[in-house]
Amino acid sequence: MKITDEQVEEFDERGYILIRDLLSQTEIEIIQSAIPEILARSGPEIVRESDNPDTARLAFGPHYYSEPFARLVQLPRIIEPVRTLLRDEVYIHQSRLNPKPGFGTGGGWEWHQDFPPWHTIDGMPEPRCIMVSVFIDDCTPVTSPLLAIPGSQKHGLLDSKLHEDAKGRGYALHHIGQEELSKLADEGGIEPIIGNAGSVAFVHCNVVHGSANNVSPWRRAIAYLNFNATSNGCTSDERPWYQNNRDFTPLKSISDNALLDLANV
Ligand SMILES: O=C(O)CCC(=O)C(=O)O
Repeated sequence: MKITDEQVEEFDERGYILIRDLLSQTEIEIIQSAIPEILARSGPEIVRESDNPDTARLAFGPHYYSEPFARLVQLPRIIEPVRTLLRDEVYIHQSRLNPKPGFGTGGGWEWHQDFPPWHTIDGMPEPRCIMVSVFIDDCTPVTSPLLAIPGSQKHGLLDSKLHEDAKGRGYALHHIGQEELSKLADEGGIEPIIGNAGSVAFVHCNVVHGSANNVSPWRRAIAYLNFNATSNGCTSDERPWYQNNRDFTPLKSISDNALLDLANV
């Protein structure tokens, strides 16, 4: 799928673009049906909520072990816009499924950029990585959507603090301080990224973002497919396969029907 010059400009300026209904209802149902099996895994790739160990906060690496996710990351509709935006061939640095269940059990995410742990721990040289955020459920104002500060990626790597709790659970999240956040939000505003299930946001890895906990009764799952430019491969192998993929082979697209084909097997 070819994105327009206006979409490229919007991404460069604001740090993200949203493409509505990029995946069909049937494709989304195929992905949704894979979630219970993913969350039932017992390995370290499943990170649990610290105050509620029965609830998975995120599942790393679903594209390695779940066929619908393996196909999702290779759909031309997903890969081609990323190649255009990064002006390079791409590979998956890391994938994550955030299930964000309702009734307050799906916890919030403090304001952060995604690039700092990839840079400081994984040795990713430049912020040439995109979080492709696939809306697996409807993301509405009431289901704790992703909140983003438009244009914040232009500030580069911000001063941030490693969150001790996140460190203990294997997910190195760097939080932005209050003063910095106020400055950025006064300058760029804060926008919720909202859309139906099947919509996809392409987000620069230095965009400052966060979310509240999900107090609605509805699940709000998003899959984050983090694509890196192949010329920007990581230099460290400290973190495991599910956090820092060491295979920089350019991803090849498969048929755009590949996900849909799973409905017929
Ligand atoms: O899914 C969310 O609510 C936020 C997740 C997030 O910020 C992240 O995984 O970096």
